[in-house]
Amino acid sequence: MLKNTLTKYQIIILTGVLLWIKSYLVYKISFDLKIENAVQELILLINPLSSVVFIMAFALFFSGRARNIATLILNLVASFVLFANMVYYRFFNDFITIPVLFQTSNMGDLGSSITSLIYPYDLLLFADLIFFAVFMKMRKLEAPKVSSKKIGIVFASSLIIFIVNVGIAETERPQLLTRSFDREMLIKNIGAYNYHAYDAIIQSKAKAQRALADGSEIADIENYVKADYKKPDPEMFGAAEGKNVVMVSMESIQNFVLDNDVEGNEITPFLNQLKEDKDTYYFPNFYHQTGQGKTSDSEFLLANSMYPLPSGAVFFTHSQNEYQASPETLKEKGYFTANLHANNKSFWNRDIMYNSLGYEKFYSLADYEVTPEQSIGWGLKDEFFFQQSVDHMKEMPEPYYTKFITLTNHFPFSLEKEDEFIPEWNSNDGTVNRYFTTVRYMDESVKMFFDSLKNEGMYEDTMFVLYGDHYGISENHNKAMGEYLGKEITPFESTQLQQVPLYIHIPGDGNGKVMDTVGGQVDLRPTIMHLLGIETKNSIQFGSDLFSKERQDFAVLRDGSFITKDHVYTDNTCYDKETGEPTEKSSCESFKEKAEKELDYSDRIIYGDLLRFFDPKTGQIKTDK
Ligand code: GP9
Ligand code: MN
Repeated sequence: MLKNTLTKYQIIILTGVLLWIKSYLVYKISFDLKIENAVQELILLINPLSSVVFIMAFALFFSGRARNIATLILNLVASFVLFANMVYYRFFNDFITIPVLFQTSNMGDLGSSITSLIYPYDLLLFADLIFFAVFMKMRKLEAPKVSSKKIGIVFASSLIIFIVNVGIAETERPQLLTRSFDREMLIKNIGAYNYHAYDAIIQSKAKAQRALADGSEIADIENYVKADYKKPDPEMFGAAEGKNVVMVSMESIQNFVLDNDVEGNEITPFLNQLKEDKDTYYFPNFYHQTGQGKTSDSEFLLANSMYPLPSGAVFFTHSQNEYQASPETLKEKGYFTANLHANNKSFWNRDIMYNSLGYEKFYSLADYEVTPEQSIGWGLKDEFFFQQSVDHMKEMPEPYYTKFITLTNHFPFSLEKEDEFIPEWNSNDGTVNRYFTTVRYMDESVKMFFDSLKNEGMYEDTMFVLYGDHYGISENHNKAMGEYLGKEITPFESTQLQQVPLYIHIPGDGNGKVMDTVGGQVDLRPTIMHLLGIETKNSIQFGSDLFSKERQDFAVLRDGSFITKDHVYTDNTCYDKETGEPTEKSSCESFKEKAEKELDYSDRIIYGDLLRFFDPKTGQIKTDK
C-alpha cells in the first residue's frame, strides 16, 4: 500500500520533500535568523511542512499529464517566493511584505542594483525543476484521478500540521499570531509561506475596511475633536521653541518604583532627583494607554494623539494609512526627525511604519555596534545604546526631534551581576524580584545619558521628555505586588498601577513643578507641539495639552477603563479615588460616554483610513474626494 502510494505520487512527494529541504536551507544560508535553543531549531525545521503539503495538494486536483505540469508550476511558484525573499533580504535585511511590493520607492532602490544582488548559485533553487521536467519527459508516469475525499484528507493533514506547528511556536512566543511582533519572528515560527499568507490576510482585511469607508464619516469626529480642543496656556506656549527635542521611551517602567525602595535600596535615584529639579515638570497622574502593540502602541499614541487598536498592533495592521503625525509636521517646520533603537528594524514593523509617520531617519540595530559583552536579554544594554546614540546625535542637523527607545528593562528583566546596582528582591516571584534591579539599571543609564549630553554641550538647548511606555509587571504578578505594596491589588489598584512616569525637563526654564492633571500618552502630541510653539487646533487629535488651563482631568485606557479627577472606572465599577472603594455608577456615567466615544472614533479613523479625507493645513474635510 505504502509502496503503491509512493509510486503513484512519487513526483508530488519528491517535489514536496525537496521544497521542504530548500526552504530550510534558505532559512539557514540566506537569512540571519537568531536561533536560541533546540526547540526554536525544531520549529524552524518543521515550519515549512504544513504549507508544502498545502501547496502540493493542489496538484491532486489534476490527473495524467496535467498533474505533472501542475506539480512543476506549484514548485516554480513556491521556489520563486523563496528566491524573491532571498534577493530582497540581501538588500533590505528584511522579508517581503505586501505593502512594500507596492511602494515604488523601495522597489526603485532595488531596481538599479537587482542584477548585482542575484548570484549564479541562486539558480540552484530551481535545479530540481529542470530535473523533474526531464524525468517526466523520459518516463511515462501514472497519475490516476484522486477522489475528493482523499484530497480533503491531504488538506486536513496540512491544517493539523499547521496547528501543531503553531502550538509549539506559541510555547516559545505566546500571542504570536494576534500580535505579529516581527517579521523575522513570524518566519522563524510559522515559516515563509505561512507568513506571506498571514500578511496577505492582514493587508486585505485592512483594505476591505478602507474600501467601505467614505469621507462623510470624518465629519462627526471632526466636530467632536474641535469642540474638545483646549487652548494652550500662553505662559507655556513656545516655552521650548527652537530647542532640540529628546524623548526617552523608558521600557516597562511604572510609577510605583519612583520614590520607593526595595530592602532599603532606592530604585530610581536619578528619576527621583530629576523630579525635584527646578527645570522639570513632573506628572504623577499620567497613564499609559497601550494595548497588544505595547511599545509600538505608545509610539503610535505619541505621534498621532490617537488610540492604538483594541487588538493587534496598529503598527502592523495599518501601516499603510494616511497619518498626520507630529514627525511629519515637525519635518515641515525644519526639524530633523529620528528614532533610535538598537533592535531589528522590522520589529513592530517599525521600518515601514516610521515612514508613514514621517520620520526621516531610523537608527536601528545595524547602526549600532553590538558585541556579546555589551548585550543582555533583548540586545545592546541601555548604557551602550545611549553612549553610541550620542555619537549619532552629533551628526544630526539641528533642531532635531528624536526618540530613544530603551530595552534593558524588558521582560524577563535579566542583568549581569556586574550591572546590578541593587540586589534583586526576595519574594517567590522571580520576575518582580528582578524588575527592581533592571529598573535601577535603566535609571542609571538615563543618568549617564544626561551626563554625557552635558559634557558634550548638547544639554542646554534641548527639551527632554521622559515617559514610561507601558506596564512591566502584569496582573499575573498581583500576589507579589500585593506583598511589596502592602495592600491587596484590587481592580482599582490594578488600574492605578497603569500610571507611568512623565517628565518634561526644559533646561533653564526654572519654573518646573508637579503637575497634578490626570492625563495619558494621547496628550503628549498636543503638549509637545504647543511647547514648541506650534498650534494644533486644526488637527484631528484625542488628547489635549497637559498644561492647558481648560483641561479636564481624564485618561481612558485601551480596555475602556478610565480615570478622572475623583474616580476610577474599571470592570463595570466606579471607584472613589480617595477611598479606593466602589461608589455609585452615576458618578462615572458622564465620562463613560466620553471614554467610549473617543475609543470608537479613534478606531473608526484607523479602520477606515479616514485621515485621507482631512486636510490638516486648513483643518477642513477635503472637498475633492
Ligand atoms: C522591541 C521593544 C520592546 O523593539 O520595543 O517591545 P515591547 O515588547 O515592549 O513592545
Ligand atoms: Mn516596551
